[in-house]
Order: sequence, then C-alpha cells, then structure tokens
Amino acid sequence: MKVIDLRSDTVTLPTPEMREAINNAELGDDVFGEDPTVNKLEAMAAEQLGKEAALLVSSGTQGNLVSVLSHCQRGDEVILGDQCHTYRYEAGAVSAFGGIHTFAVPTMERGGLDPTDLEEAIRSDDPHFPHTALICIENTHNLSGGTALSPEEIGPMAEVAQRHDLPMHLDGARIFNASVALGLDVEEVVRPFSSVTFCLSKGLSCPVGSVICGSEEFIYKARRIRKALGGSMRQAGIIAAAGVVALETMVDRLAEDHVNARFLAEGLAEIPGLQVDLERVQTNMVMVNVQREFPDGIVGPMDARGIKFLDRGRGRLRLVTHYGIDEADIQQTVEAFRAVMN
Ligand code: TLP
Repeated sequence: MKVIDLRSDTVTLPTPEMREAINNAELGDDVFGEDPTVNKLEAMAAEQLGKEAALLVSSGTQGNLVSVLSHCQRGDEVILGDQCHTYRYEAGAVSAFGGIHTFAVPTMERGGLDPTDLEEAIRSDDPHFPHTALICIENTHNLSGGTALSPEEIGPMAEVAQRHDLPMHLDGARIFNASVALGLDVEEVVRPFSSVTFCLSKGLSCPVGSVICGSEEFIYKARRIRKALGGSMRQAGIIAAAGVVALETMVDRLAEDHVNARFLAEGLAEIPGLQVDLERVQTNMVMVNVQREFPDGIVGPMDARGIKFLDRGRGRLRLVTHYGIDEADIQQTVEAFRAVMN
C-alpha cells in the first residue's frame, strides 16, 4: 500500500536531478568561503529575492534565530504574531540564546498583524521598557492555513515599521508558495523586509537547508552569529547543490501543489461532518475541522488506510500537498475520509 503522507511538505525527498547534482557537486571549505556550490546558491538566492547577499543555514529555525540575533541586542524586544512559528515552535530560541524579549500581538485571520496593534506594541523611550528592535512577519502563514499575504496586506505593517525606523524580518519558510499563489515575482513580495529566511527543505524538496537574504552588512553579521551557533558547515556544497536545482526547477511547479490542495479542500468540504474554509486555501495547505467525535481520534483509522496528516487538536487537522503527491493520491485521500466519516 502506498503511503500518502500529507503531514508536511518537509517529508519531500530530493528529485533525481538533485541527487545527481549532490553527487557531482564541486566542493570546498565554506568556512574559508571556498565552496563554489554554496557561493553559487547564495548568489542565486540573493539575486532572486532582490537582496545584496545571502547565507546558507541548516534550517528555518536556525535562519530565524540567526536573523533575529543579527538585528537585536540582548534585552531588546521583537514584535511578532502570537500564532507565528518563531513564537510558538522554535523552542523559545530567541530568548534562550539571544536574551531577546518577545512581544506577541494577536494574529489576524490571514496571518497578518494589525497595524494599530503594531503601533501600540512599539515601546516609547522609557527606562521601564525594553527597546523595540524588530518586527517579524510570516508569509505564507502556517497556522492560518498557508495564506499568502499580498503586498497590499503587508503595506500597512511596513508603513508602521518605516515610520518608527524599525527593520522587518520575514519568516518566508514558504515564500515561493506565496509568490506563486499571488502571481508575483518573489522580489516584490519580500521588498519591504530587510531580511528574509526561506526554506529549501519544504515545498522545494531539498533534503536540508534554508537561506537568509539581506544586505551585505546584515549577512556579514549573520555569518558570525551562525558561526557562534555552531552552524558553519564545511563542504556544504553537498547541501547547496540540491538548493541550486530547487531554485532552477522546483519553484514554478509549486502551482501543482496549490491545485492539488484546492482539489483536496473541495473534495473534503463535500463530506458531511468535515468543514473546510475554502477561502483560506491559497497555497499547499488544507485545514479541516472534524465535527464528529472519534473516541481514539481520526488519525488512527486514516493511517490504517495509508493516509497521514497532522492532528492539531480539538478536531483540527492539517494536510499539506507537495512534490510526490498527485491527483490520484488526492482522490484516494478524499475517498478514505468519506469511508471513515461514514
Ligand atoms: N514548520 C514545520 C513544523 O515545524 C510544524 C511544518 O511542518 O510546517 N517557519 C515556518 C513558517 C515553518 O512552517 C517552519 C517549519 C519553520 C519556520 C522551521 O523550519 P525548520 O523545520 O526547517 O526548522
């Protein structure tokens, strides 16, 4: 039985072209700046995102941590959404390793932050307060269902940041999903941000890696912090080789994942007892509410049919489409749900 794994796009395996590129990668010691494949990936990433420079890191979590630490001093404060990945799922790293205070403001339905909340969260110059040093935004927004925030939605947040002379960091783990869904060049989507982390190892199907993009000066700082965190890697071209293939061949195909997610969402929405907010299905994620009690949960019976997804508690499920999942898999998933819900 084929297992249809919709838990995350992180389960994607490298493409045959990536395996070949990994095998043939030209390598050197990246701590000396001498790995040509890493240098190539970093230059490509910076160019595509319209930033001056880039830095390969091990993961999205490391990318966000290195970025926040590069923007902030100990005792500074970062403003972020209470539903964002950095606040909820990164083990409190920015506080643990950076001594950075977090100010979490309520996340709006589509993952954005209310400009008035942002404005209020920015600290005045008072010895009682920490110093506000950074605003973090996430796009696509994972917990909101993979919503892609448009430049029109980001604009009012950026305006507040600009007025207070604050930099903005983007957790763009799935930024290419956002740009493909919005039909915009990725450069345009990330323009208001002074730094961006994006992941190679999610929808782009690489085995490992994320990339931080920003100004030359910012990446210079970030390189030292990555070193301090033990994140400098030597012949990292092994990782970067897959990243180069990803940027060349795996971005446009994300549209297929989005079509499959919509197909899945529409199929599930027709099943009595399942509720899907179709408007939020913009990229490769489908959030489902199960309006029926399963004494031992729904994951077990679906798993027995070879379908995997995440149970986020209180009847909320997350299903993610990705490379390796096709229309037939979606059909099979919908049929399995129909059988289990009956
Ligand atoms: N998200 C994972 C899990 O942690 C839930 C997933 O399956 O969605 N930012 C965002 C928006 C993310 O969704 C993730 C991973 C990260 C950062 C962290 O990336 P990694 O796992 O590479 O550290």
